[in-house]
Amino acid sequence: MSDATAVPTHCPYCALQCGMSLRPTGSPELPVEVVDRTDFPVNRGALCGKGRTAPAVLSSRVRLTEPLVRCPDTGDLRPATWEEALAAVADGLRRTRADHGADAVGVFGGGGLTNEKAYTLGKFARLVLGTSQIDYNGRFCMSSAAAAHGRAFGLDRGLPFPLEDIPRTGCVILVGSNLAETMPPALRYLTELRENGGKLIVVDPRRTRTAEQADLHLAPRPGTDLALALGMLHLVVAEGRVDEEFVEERTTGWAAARAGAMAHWPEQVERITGVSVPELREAVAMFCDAGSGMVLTARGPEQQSKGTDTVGAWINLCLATGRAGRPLSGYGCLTGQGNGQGGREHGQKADQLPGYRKLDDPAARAHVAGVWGVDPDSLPGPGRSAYELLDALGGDVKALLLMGSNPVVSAPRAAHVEGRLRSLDFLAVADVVLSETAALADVVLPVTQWAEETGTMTNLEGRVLLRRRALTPPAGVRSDLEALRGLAGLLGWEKGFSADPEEVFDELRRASAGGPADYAGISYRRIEEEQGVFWPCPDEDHGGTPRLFLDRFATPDGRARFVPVVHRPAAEETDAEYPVVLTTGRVVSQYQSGAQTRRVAELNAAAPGPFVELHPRLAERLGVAEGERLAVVSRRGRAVAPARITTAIRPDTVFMPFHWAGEGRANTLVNPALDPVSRMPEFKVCAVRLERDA
Ligand SMILES: Nc1nc2c(c(=O)[nH]1)N[C@H]1C(S)=C(S)[C@@H](COP(=O)(O)OP(=O)(O)OC[C@H]3O[C@@H](n4cnc5c(=O)[nH]c(N)nc54)[C@H](O)[C@@H]3O)O[C@H]1N2
Ligand SMILES: Nc1nc2c(c(=O)[nH]1)N[C@H]1C(S)=C(S)[C@@H](COP(=O)(O)OP(=O)(O)OC[C@H]3O[C@@H](n4cnc5c(=O)[nH]c(N)nc54)[C@H](O)[C@@H]3O)O[C@H]1N2
Ligand code: SF4
Ligand SMILES: [Mo]
Repeated sequence: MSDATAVPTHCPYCALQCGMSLRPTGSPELPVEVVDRTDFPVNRGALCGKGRTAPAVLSSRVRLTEPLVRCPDTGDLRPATWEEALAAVADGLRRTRADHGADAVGVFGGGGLTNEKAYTLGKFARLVLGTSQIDYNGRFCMSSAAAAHGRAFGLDRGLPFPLEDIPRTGCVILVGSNLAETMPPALRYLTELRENGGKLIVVDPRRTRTAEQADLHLAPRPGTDLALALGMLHLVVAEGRVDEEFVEERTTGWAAARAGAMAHWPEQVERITGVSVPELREAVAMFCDAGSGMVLTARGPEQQSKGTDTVGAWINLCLATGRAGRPLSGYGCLTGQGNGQGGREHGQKADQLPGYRKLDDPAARAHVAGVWGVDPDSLPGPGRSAYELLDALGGDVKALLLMGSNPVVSAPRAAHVEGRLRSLDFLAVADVVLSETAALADVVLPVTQWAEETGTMTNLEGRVLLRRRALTPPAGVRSDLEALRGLAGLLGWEKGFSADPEEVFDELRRASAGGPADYAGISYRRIEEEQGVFWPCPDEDHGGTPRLFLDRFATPDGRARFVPVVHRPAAEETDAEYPVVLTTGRVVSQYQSGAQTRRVAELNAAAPGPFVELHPRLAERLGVAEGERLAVVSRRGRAVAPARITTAIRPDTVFMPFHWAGEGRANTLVNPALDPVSRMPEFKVCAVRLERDA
């Protein structure tokens, strides 16, 4: 059904940012209904179950509709007015700062926040709080790919081409992405690729719904993608398949990268990864025999303590074969959260200023300070990464303002992180629901949701989109921008913090002007007229940039840089005590920490709780039957969930989704070992032992 009176907007969840339209119903239970929006090119009207049911979270039955303040006598959260709640937050932050200094106040943001919110949160931290201690959950998401992008290409945008290019390339290697469950409408691009005669190779330790679509499925042991990519590059060289002309004209650093690959013999790679030499050869032939090709990575290879080098190795493979910087070829990262791309561009990251500028670059500081009307020297320097910040809570960081994340469920070594949050002097959380993290707060600010506010999002293609307000929010709820403006006012900043999204966007445009992620030429009007605008877009006459790097890479000399990498093991290898590999990820019907989707009946019916996926051989050895309670124990702790037995997983590996709190919380187990460059935790590999939980 389509309807001209419905408001065109986008889904509240993942980075695909599917277009949808909303029509108000007048019912408090389900205040809007979703109406097809077929004109938006990315999804052409298709939605997954999460997007289709998203209006259920707007219901006053499941969401927050009034601020909550912790009562000193009872220790419980009790309803409060906005004035009372904002005063309590301002007081908590001011007191901490006065007693312990500006860096004792931390800020934690989210990749689901609009560009306007991410920008304002970063500005609020640096100006109003004067703290360096800000980071966000995107650090847990695509930071390794972002770092590798920067090293190789001089610029980080998830996909350097629009999704519509995928069906027209010759071969796609999809590494550690379960697209069929994590971005279902995007599966169409892979189906069309195969209909057009293109090949699909999927690299995943599990035979997922996505892997089932592949011409070739490689199932390496988790944490060994780096060796796999090096083994493939070794064969490319050995078989004389290097694109010498491309390497000569468009790249630097080949000799060292080549030496790294040549040190990884296919037989040795087979031993490390479990992928056989004939399979490796077949993959190389499939990729190189097609006239063009793409490598797309997602969290599988990225969420490792060597994620940056691993992505670097896949980029090296693209560069050596000339599958980059040319039409229908290239490396891309499938970003995750709704604004996973824009969220990392406008200043909520520890080391960053708007426009993807670097906080330690004097010219960048001068430009942004000019837009903000402050002295560049007043801006703090870079702070800590997300896990390091969470780990420091209760230590030198004593108060935290958290907006758009639920780390009690989603952070690695979650029981420890939960303890750190509990040890804070003061915690304020802005959220749409009472998440597990909000439940620990001293003050909870109830904020408006996607359908109730306007703002821009940047999808996985680098396409800047506009979400339009379709609905009046309940009384008692305010937007994140209003909350930040109110707090800024109470903390002495009467000016400089607007709650009008378009006004904030216009300031963001100026702050980003001339930076790597240049939004200067993008306006709300243009986004609506053009179905989104791809950055960089430096001025209003510029058409935006759907395809990057075709003429030159964004490095000073215009050449892509090979980065020499060698394989190294995961931070925690299996041993006699912890003999099984645990990897973690997602299921189609729950989103992230589940804070939103666990409140939707239809989604809960489809995915009611956690489970441990294991191979029949492993199940037999343990004597566990389907559905029996299984304890998974790591050096961090113990989690219990029913066994789900399937031949679709390697016998040496178990898989748990991370969407639930409580005894089945996967993150209780996860190793917070960090990648040295991106500071990404190792969500995808740790050592565990399994016990029947009688
Ligand atoms: N339904 C749903 N969709 C989502 C989300 C959600 O929570 N639920 N979240 C959104 C977000 S923020 C993100 S980041 C994306 C994530 O999207 P994906 O990256 O597709 O999701 P994951 O399930 O984390 O991981 C993908 C695959 O990596 C595999 N894997 C595990 N270990 C390894 C390894 O060592 N190497 C390789 N090659 N593969 C490995 C897993 O088996 C899994 O099938 O999804 C987005 N979409
Ligand atoms: N074991 C394991 N753990 C993982 C991963 C994994 O693969 N394995 N993946 C990691 C990845 S890729 C990610 S992205 C993280 C995500 O993990 P989280 O950061 O916990 O993500 P969400 O569950 O989306 O949390 C968003 C919170 O913000 C609220 N919210 C939504 N919109 C808004 C808004 O506009 N304003 C405000 N103030 N609040 C809002 C939601 O209700 C929710 O409580 O998890 C990471 N954790
Ligand atoms: S694929 Fe992502 S953006 Fe599209 S409807 Fe589903 S959750 Fe929403
Ligand atoms: Mo993510």
